[in-house]
Amino acid sequence: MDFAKVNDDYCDCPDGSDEPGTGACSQALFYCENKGHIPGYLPANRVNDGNCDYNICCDGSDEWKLNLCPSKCQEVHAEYLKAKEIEERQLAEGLKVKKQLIDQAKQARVQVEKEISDKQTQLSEKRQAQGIYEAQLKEALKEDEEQRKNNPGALIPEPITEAKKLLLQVHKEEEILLNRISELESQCGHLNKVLEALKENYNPNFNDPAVKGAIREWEEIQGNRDNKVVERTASAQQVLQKLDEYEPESSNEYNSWLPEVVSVKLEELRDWLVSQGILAARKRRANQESSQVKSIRLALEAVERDINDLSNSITGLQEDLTKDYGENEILRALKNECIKNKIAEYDYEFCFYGKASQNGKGHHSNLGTFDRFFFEDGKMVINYENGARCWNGPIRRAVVELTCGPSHEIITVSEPEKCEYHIKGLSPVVCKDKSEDSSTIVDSDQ
Ligand code: MAN
Repeated sequence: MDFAKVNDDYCDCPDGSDEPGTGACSQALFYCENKGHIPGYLPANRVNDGNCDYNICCDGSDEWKLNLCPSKCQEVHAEYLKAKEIEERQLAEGLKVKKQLIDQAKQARVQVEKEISDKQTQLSEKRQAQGIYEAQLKEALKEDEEQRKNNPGALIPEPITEAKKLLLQVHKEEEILLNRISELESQCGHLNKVLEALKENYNPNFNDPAVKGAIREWEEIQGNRDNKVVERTASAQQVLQKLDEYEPESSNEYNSWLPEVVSVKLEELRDWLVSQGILAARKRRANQESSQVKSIRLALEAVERDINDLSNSITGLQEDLTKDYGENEILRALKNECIKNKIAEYDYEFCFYGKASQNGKGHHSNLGTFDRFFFEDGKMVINYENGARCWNGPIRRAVVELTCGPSHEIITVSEPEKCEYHIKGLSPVVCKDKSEDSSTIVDSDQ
């Protein structure tokens, strides 16, 4: 294109590059030299519009036609240098803290690895103990079984044995008496027949007072006879059978309401007293365990619980080692950290990998639980989801946006949508050594 057509106030090129110094091409960028400061580019449609765009063209060259805007580049540059110095200081401080955080994160990882290896050692010890207890339990159960076999029905307490002896005697006497009764009954039946025959056949014409007296007496006896049959519902034999079912351990059931550890100790004491000959041994019920079996079982159960706890804890720690903690795992150093600040009438807090909350006006509101984080445009964004439901509104959520700063801090909080909270703050995590700093200014509204 002919050079005469450059800046002739007529837009020739489709990208507007022939009119960098006029407002002829709306898509073109006007170049400001900004002598004493940094050159800038302003959208060409803002050239010669009667407004001084000092934020981009500090030299006022965008209003060249009317020459409206005297250059402010000296002041702008001084401020720029001051701001840049502060920013650089903050960046340097931030980078120092970031380095410390990375070191802490490394240590935290080593700590987790050590914890896993310690727990694995404990786990293998516990597994060994489990094997030993299992073998001991098997042995003790066998001993129990042996004892049961060698001791069938023995060791009944003395009063019971005495009672059984007496009852056996009662049973024998009962047999004798019952035989006697039936003998007497048959004699009585015979006598009855004799007297009945006498009554029928005697000659009343013979005045024999002995016969008459005998018949009268007999009639009297007959009249008074109680014909009630006494039914027998129990016998000494039955009582003996019941006693045979007696098992001495039933007296031991007071143990059931005692804590198991205490009852095991009592059983041990009892066994000792038996072994010393102070207390009589007692027969063990088929389903009852010896104190030895009980204590081994308790120890085995405890070791199994420990194994379970250790395994779960190792799995949790191993999962933690594969979790995303960002570059250099820096967020591992912050996993239990919470950042808090009072903004207007509320205290706001967010915890890395935890919850975000709002406190104030007598309320505590959960703004959500950590969901994910990502880096975007030099910022770290953390999303908190599923907070408390708003009255007549949605479920609360929060978006935390952190830019580089020397420490963690909440700077502003806004609620652009009802119950959606935007928390802006600083974090050294975001600081980057920027050798690739841009040397021109472009309007951020673009
Ligand atoms: C509370 C606070 C506010 C929120 C309202 C919604 O007052 O959590 O941030 O907007 O509840 O009812």
